[in-house]
Amino acid sequence: MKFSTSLVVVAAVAVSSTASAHTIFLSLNGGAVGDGVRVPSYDGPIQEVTSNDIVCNGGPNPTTATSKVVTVAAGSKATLTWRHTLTSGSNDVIDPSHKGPVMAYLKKVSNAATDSGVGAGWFKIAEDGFDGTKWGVDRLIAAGGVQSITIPQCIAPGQYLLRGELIALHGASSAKGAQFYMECAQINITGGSASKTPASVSLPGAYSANDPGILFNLYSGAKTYTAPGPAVFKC
Ligand SMILES: *[C@@H]1O[C@H](CO)[C@@H](O)[C@H](O)[C@H]1NC(C)=O
Ligand SMILES: [Cu+2]
Repeated sequence: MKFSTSLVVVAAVAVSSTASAHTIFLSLNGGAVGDGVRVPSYDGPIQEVTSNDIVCNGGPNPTTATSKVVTVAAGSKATLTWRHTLTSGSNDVIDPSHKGPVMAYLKKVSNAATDSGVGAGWFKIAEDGFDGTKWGVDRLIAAGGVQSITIPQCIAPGQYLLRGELIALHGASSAKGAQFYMECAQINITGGSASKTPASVSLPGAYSANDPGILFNLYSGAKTYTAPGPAVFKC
């Protein structure tokens, strides 16, 4: 009896929260909302991994351009702030049912303010997945929506797109049920040693709908999880 009751509760939470509790990466390093971050008009997910919208959002969630390019020192910590809506506070990051990994990617571009990001050149610099108990999303909520990452010291200086990504897995056991949330920040990395060139992947391209980290049953009791995309680049 107890077992079936808790199953019903889990299912009810997963269904009731899908429409009302999405999320947006909306500011970088404590800056104003949308200052150097292409924020969307709506907080909904992208669910088609082969779409260009998987790169820097768009499509059903049109994004607002920003001319700002934020200066970030290579080797420094950067903070990406996530909130449910453009006006939510730190107590409203995302619905806790939306468990999954929180990641970040970079792509070197010649003009961060105008580059679409579509195509080759992306490398992953941060990944907070599942430790067997808590998900990256659980830790993001506990941190008030602040994702802390390190900008690699060994990459070339210059302009980059910084893509923050969160995948919500509550509906991911059915095809195209995983919810991808992502925005791109426009940054100028200073002081990088350029001693390493990261291997890179294309977006779209790096993800497939059937990847084990995308078609995934959150409620199966699995103790491990493999996030989609390449391994995290390390200096
Ligand atoms: C990026 O930083 C370099 C080095 O400080 C500077 O010369 C360049 O003008 C900056 N570019 C932008 C777009 O901020
Ligand atoms: Cu949602």
